[in-house]
Amino acid sequence: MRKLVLVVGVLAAFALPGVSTATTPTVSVVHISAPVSGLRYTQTTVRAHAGRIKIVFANHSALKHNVNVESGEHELGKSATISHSTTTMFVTLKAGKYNFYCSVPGHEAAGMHGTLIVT
Ligand SMILES: [Cu+2]
Repeated sequence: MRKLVLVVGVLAAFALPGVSTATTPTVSVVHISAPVSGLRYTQTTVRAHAGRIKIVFANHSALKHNVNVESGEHELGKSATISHSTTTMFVTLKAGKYNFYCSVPGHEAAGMHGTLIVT
């Protein structure tokens, strides 16, 4: 019992914000948007730092769009499918080159995709 209490105490210490002197992971924020018309994103290439990445997707179109992040054929994250609004998603990525695309049928093939470079 005494051992359990000790373990819980140690875990709590690690969970407290500001206790660790190690470098705090920074959250990169990536902005991706879709214009009022056209099956495309405004950005063709976006960049972020490795780790937890916040993707803010603003769709200015009346057409529904989303953002999916993949590495090869491996799906890593997907936003909500929205029109005329903004949504947020998180992905945790290592350094590398990823694809982002819209999974609404026909959109990716029409050119609605881009590259996410993580460094
Ligand atoms: Cu789309």
